[in-house]
Amino acid sequence: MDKYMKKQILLCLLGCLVAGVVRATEVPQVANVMARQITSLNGAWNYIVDVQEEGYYDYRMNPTRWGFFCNAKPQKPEDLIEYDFDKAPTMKVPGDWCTQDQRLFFYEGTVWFKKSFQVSKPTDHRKLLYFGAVNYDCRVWVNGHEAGHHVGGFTPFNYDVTDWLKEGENVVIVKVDNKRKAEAVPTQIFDWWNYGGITRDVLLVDVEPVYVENYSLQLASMEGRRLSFSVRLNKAEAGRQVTLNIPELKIKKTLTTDADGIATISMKAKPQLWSPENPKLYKVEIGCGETTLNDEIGFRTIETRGKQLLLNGQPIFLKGISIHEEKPFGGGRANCTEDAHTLLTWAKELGCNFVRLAHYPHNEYAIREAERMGMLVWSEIPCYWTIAWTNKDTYANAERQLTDMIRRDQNRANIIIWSIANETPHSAQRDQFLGNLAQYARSLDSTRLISMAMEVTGASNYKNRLQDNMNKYVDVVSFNQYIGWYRDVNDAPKMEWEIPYDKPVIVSEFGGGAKYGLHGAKNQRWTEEFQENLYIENLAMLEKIDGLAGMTPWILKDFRSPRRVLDGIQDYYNRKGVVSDKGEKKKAFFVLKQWYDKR
Ligand code: GCB
Repeated sequence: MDKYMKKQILLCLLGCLVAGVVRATEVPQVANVMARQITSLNGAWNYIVDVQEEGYYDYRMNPTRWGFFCNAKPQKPEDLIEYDFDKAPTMKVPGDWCTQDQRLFFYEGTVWFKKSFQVSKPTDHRKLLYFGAVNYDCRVWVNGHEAGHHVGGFTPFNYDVTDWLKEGENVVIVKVDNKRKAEAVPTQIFDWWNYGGITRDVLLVDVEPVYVENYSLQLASMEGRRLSFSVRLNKAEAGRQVTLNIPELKIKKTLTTDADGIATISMKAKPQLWSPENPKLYKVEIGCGETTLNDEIGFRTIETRGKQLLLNGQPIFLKGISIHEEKPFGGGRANCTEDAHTLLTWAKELGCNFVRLAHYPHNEYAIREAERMGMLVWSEIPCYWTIAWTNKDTYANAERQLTDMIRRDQNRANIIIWSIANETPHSAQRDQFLGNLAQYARSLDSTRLISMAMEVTGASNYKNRLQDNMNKYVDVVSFNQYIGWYRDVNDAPKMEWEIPYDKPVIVSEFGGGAKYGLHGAKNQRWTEEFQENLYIENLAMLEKIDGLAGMTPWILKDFRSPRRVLDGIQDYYNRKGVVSDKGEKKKAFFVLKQWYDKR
């Protein structure tokens, strides 16, 4: 090896080391972020649309040191700097760019965001920069330092940025790229709008040097009614005291952490149980150091017995509906309690006790609002259609999204099902990928049920038989079917179903499109009458399925999709909603409501 090469390798190693140190600021997601000491960085952010990633790569496609993250300003009159965040327009964060700038409606690419904010430097506290979600690929800089790179559009992540903050004005710059990719999760094709941007809250979280990172509190078993509580600190520190206080249950405990910074306890208690009819939540306080975290937590059990689904030990039928995370009126990403409340109120009017939050983890406000309203939840990661099953990074990405979904919501009583996939093509590689994911989900949370939306795509002699190797990994067998829409129009009455597994069955999708206000014969596509008849026939057909434990028809509300191009009818909306994009109820809404009201 000559001298030059040695020097290059040394430089490279040093570079990696420095990069490693510089980027090692990502810390595990802090749970229950809204209960912490937070400063919101939501609001108007300047943005620059960067079609060719000029702000990141030089003209040889190498990452440049002079990128937009420098937030440079001309120092002398002759200086050439071809961008200026402060002259750029602003958009609202959280929010998607597709509905905030007409030019960006179909845009899939890179947009840079910049926000200035004031900080008074804490003495010994730490500051975490928290993102509720950014779709899809993002890089974050704080005062010119790269905090990290995150992939995945629907889960939270945070960086410890303490050492880079300064008294007074600070600048955060975020590069967001929502280009679809074959190896991504979701992959290149999916039937919903690829809303780009910083779609959920951005918060600066003030924490003590040692803080409660996450905790889990739940009803361990019905017999003898025991609650189990476990708490994890951000540091593996033994001997720290953590208090748990549930005033209404007269529980007051002090725990001491072990060498891993973890403490657990199991205790007798007789809480009222959370259920759709009585969504009882208890005020819970978790204390560590000078900080107290307040939460509201409900207690219930969920299990299966043969083909039965038991909530709190009693059989339950899941009267559900699927929902995308879109604003109730028009398109656009939803991210607030009010949006969730409107959507869930429609679901309640339908007679639902259950919602399938498709096809990715929805925002925390929505989950919590559903919990307050007594709505059980199926929560899902976007392993949708043709995932790159043999790609290790793709698996790591899916597993990370699953972990972050579970970690964020593990104390929500209303979530009963973690779903790991939707309509995936059968293969040995897929079975291995999803099998690993299912086992991993179970290792993280053994108190909830695991499912995935499988499919039956054809029948011989009107006999539909569900066959999927994944049956052994799931607790609940769920499948999507579109008889009357994509296949076998008018044949629903003749169809028979065979689900050869001794597990509860959920029909996770069925439905058909209708344009609100379009009327005609029941065999005329796109009319409300066609959809109404499809619901009547499907409900009669599905009712006969042995072990049917619930359903989540597709879908509550018409939603934006780039795949739905039929002019005058679809206009880039998937029209399978039982409610239109303007909130109008279609005829099928009342068919389903009547059916649910009778069950
Ligand atoms: C499906 C997918 C869902 C689509 C729906 C449809 O099977 O799971 O994401 O939107 O069909 O409308 O075709």
